[in-house]
Amino acid sequence: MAIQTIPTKPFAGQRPGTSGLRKKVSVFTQAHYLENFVQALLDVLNASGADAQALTGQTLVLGGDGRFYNRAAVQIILKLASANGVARVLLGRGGILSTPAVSAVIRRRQAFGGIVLSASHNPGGPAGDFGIKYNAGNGGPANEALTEAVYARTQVLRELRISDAPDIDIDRQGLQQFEQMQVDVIDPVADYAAVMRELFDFDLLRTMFQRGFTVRVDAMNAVGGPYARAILEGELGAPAGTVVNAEPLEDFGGLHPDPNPVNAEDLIAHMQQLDAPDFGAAMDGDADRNMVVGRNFVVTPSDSLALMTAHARLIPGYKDGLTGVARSMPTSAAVDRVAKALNLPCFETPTGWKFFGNLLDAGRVSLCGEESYGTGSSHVREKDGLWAILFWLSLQGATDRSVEALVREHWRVYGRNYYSRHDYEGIAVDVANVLMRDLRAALPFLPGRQFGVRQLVLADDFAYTDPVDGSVSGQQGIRLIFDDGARVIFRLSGTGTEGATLRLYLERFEADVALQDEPVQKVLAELATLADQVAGIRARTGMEGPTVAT
Ligand code: VG1
Ligand code: CO
Repeated sequence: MAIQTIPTKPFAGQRPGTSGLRKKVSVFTQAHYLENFVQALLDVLNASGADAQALTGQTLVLGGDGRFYNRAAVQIILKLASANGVARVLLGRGGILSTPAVSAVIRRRQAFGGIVLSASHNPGGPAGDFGIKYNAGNGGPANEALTEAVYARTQVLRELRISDAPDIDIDRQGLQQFEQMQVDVIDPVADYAAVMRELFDFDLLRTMFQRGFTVRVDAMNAVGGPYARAILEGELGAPAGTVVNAEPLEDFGGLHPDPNPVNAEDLIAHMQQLDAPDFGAAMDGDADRNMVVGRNFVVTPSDSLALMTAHARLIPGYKDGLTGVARSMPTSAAVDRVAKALNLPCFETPTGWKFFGNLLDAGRVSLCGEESYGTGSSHVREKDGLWAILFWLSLQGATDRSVEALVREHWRVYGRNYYSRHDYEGIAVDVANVLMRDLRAALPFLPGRQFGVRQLVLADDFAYTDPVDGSVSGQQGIRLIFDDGARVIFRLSGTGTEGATLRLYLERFEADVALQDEPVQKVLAELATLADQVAGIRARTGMEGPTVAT
């Protein structure tokens, strides 16, 4: 057994998107495709200085969401890691670690960083998607400087350094020697569960289940299953069967593991029945997203973040209050209203969790969230699906109120931000690019224009200057903001693997309680028409409407 130096050739297009490198399995399984990306990453990490910051001699965390190619990819990465000087790998048993669990393990074990194998909410299986992303020593997604450096490295890569040692047994917990590297196969749930115990009152939650509180958590055949089972059914005494679709399957059983009312329709149907559980929730492929559902009542992610902020002090982990909150730009301004009332700093960042990292590290925010069914806090550096579920369970336990009652009360106090995201999927890439380019060109002429009852007051392409390190990220989404606070936002997705996806985000504020119970799409129809008028979506794409509206 020896370290091999193998010649390789660069692949085009290995630039990470919103959350790592995501491609079809057929792309990832080409000879050297995964190897090249990982080698480039290891090269960049090793080049980060001849000082203690270099990867050599350090510990990496490794695990993924269990989708097709996860197990094979683990073996490849171990061989590369060992040949590139990594001293130790903490590997989730079976190659399994949810995204928030990787973050928790990195932080608790003070690892150098971690590699997550996941394409998150994208479908899996041989015909589906695979993905890989790197998380740094703070437990959070690599920043843009690092991902750009890795991409640059992939474009000039000529050599792989890889061990020819045989595969190891990734299902056997404990230490194994892999040439000069140690592989510690760990329980994927233990570190994560320890973090949850520090934040929530598990006794209160146990009492709720003892008293017959009923919950349905749909893990969508993805990686959240083992976590939810161990914590809810194992530790908190929820009855067996509380977690459904709990076994991670390589193709997610054909489900699209994206927890929104469209893809988690089975959960929605259960929550509409007369004998519906008290509380329902779903998670995505890598268990960092969550959807929260009450009896016959779906919670918008933007509202979820606002409610969590408003009630955080009821949760032991946040009893001393929050330092601040952050939301991604397209996320509704519902949380801004709470922050204002509580006198909390509120930050608006570009889409993608990596932009929350500096704010969290600097202690400037304690909660953050995105409209895309993601909420999280300073406990890790990723959004966290099961954490959000435990948070909402705790809120219900602490207030003795239902999900619907909590949300309606919130709207009464703060007003309702009607919100919807319309996705136009599978657009030809050039059509999407031209649409965005033309919109950008039109921006200077839009302010001051009247659209029905509203006047457009701001039209720009969102740019973000990180308040901590001063780095600037431009072209993060086109915003049209109106005099009544309504917003229309256009962005192209950075996680898809086929064509382009246009995301259209619509928001309108309603203070009047009597008008807070209207159908969302009806309330926002006017803004959708306006968006089409400005951007020519239908004419350019030939599509009658969005493929998904959530
Ligand atoms: C989407 C969401 C974004 C989220 C990202 C990763 O990105 O909009 O809010 O952070 O997915 O989430 P995009 O570029 O496709 O809009 V996950 O759970 O897929 O890692
Ligand atoms: Co995810």
